[in-house]
Amino acid sequence: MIGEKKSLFSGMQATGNLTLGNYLGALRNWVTLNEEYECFYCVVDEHSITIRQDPAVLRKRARALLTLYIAAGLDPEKNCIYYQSHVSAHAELAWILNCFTYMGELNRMTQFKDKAAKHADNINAGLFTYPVLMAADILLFQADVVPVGIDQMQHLEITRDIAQRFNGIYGDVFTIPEAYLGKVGAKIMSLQDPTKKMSKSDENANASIYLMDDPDTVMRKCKRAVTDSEAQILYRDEQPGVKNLLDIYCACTGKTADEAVKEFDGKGYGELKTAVGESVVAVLKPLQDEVARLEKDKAYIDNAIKTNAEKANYAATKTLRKVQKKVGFPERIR
Ligand code: ATP
Ligand code: LTN
Repeated sequence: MIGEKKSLFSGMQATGNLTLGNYLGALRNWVTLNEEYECFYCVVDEHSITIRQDPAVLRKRARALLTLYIAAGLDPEKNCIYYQSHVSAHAELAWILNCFTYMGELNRMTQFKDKAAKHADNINAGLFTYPVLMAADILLFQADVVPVGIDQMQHLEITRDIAQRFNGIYGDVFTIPEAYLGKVGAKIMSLQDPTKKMSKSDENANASIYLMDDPDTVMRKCKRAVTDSEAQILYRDEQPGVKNLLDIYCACTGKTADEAVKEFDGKGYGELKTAVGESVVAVLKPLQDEVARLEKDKAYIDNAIKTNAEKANYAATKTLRKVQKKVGFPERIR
């Protein structure tokens, strides 16, 4: 809880280009939450450097992601949108929480295992303690809810474990956060392998629709989407490619799966793919226009960055000071 509203925290990494999956599964659903919650949306640039980054590219992507948050409809006056690296309390709390987290717990994290396998030449300590920094993100803001995808549930569980352990020793310091899972159908699959999720780190550019893809590219990728040889448009697990296209279509048009199946009754895959492509373009075009408009308004974005970092710092420092006192750090002399 922060103030009268319940508090909400979420973040995204500025690594890679955001996909339609990130938008439909996460970002788009965040927009309406600020009425009910005090919302904090972070660009987690400190997490990004657990994988080697080109500094100029990281800086550019972090700004692009923050701009995208706003373009997607997160009003920076109503939501606190900021860079993790602008609020030093994240790293400070992470250090403290590191001392309350066991190696055995971190060893079980599947994301660590996956990323370590993928980046065998750079298995750094930051990659190992990534979940502790994520716990610090969430606990600093006393978040009641954390909107994340299924893939982040293990990290949320460890966050709860760390918070409970800490509270068990020192009393009620942290709010125990709950996951806030988006609506069903929000898992968008790869266009090239519909059994895998659409992911921004996929090496095959045809597998993902990127939020900044132009209409021609979107149409081309949809037309090349892998389907099957059943030649019927039904919404069922046996046809994962078609099911995914219908999911995308429904998410972009607001139609239900039943409505969509009726609409495409007797039609071919070609028609389905064209309709899906057009529905995606209709969603992405206004978003891209808004990004382009905001990119030109440097002063507006800069002001949002400055004022929101101050807001985030204020809220985060409050929790950090409490924690520092609990663990026995000497008081500050004013
Ligand atoms: P990476 O490929 O770098 O692991 P990612 O594309 O899987 O990245 P994340 O940065 O891990 O994306 O996730 C950001 C948010 O987007 C999370 O809340 C996640 O659950 C959501 N998300 C990611 N991919 C999809 C998808 N295909 N469908 C729905 N939601 C998704
Ligand atoms: N690990 C998350 C990103 C992330 C996050 C967070 C999400 C970092 N800190 C705090 C929610 C709350 C990811 O890879 N999607």
